[in-house]
Amino acid sequence: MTVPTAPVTLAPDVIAAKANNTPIVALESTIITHGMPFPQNLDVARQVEADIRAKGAVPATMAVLDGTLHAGLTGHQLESLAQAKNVAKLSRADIAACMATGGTGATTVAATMIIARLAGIDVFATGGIGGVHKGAETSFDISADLTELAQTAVTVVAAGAKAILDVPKTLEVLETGGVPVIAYGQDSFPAFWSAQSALAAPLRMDRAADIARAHLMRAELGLPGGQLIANPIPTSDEISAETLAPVIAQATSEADAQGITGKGVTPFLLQRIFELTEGRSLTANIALVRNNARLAADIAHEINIARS
Ligand code: PSU
Ligand code: MN
Repeated sequence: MTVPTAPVTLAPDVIAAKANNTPIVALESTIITHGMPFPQNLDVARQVEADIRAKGAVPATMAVLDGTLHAGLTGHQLESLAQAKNVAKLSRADIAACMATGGTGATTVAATMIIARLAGIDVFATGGIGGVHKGAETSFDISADLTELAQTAVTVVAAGAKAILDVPKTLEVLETGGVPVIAYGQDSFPAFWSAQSALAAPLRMDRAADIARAHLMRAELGLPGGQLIANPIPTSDEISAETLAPVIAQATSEADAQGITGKGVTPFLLQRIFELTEGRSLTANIALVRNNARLAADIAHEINIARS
């Protein structure tokens, strides 16, 4: 029986970055296909890649295209993925099946972490992670992103967790999984569209170099699992929790009424919140993803310095 080798196809600039010790930042693709509408999704994907390059790092957007696992997409691949219909949403459970059947799919935080580890990439930037959904005590809807953070050694930069989730329960599950949750530059755990929340973050760091050192220290200790860096949205771009609370409540009750479950829940909520805020949620989302990409590039750079 032949076992396929080298399951990840690295983009040429990712290969060059590895050879030259240039920092690399992994990016997910579910945010493109299921998190934002076309054509803004494509603009954002390009902008985020440009932000990372402007920091002297190389972006590696992950996806499965016609059965091939890619770390780093060409401009053309990004363009077709952003407007493709019926792209699968791939988490840990789905990557191998998609590859085996020659399918095309976008990677969630969990899947992107897995591919980043395979590709030898330490740092990954996204918007928000999946978490424990409201009502999880009956639905059991807890994102595989949380268990991935507990087992795959990648540092993930996100803007905290959305208020579509039960954020206290999300923090509890992360704590159980031994995941360091580190707020960047503040004490509170950021609330995605708002910089501050009423919840204290378990840990705080103010410098990318410290985050890099903690990442490397975990490897030295032989600890599996990643770090979650909670980077607050720039205050000029935030939306207040009071503005969003009724919108989230409406979107959540519509999801319940329509019987949305499983993988469909997060995309449904994001789309409804986009509609109900008349696009304001998207403007904030774009600003925070770009902010996360810049911090991730700084962390990747510091990891490279500390290693060399
Ligand atoms: N949260 C966001 N924006 C997103 C997602 C989550 O604020 O785009 C996407 C990410 O790809 C994340 C996935 O990994 O949704 C989580 O989906 P689920 O809740 O089905 O695990
Ligand atoms: Mn879920």
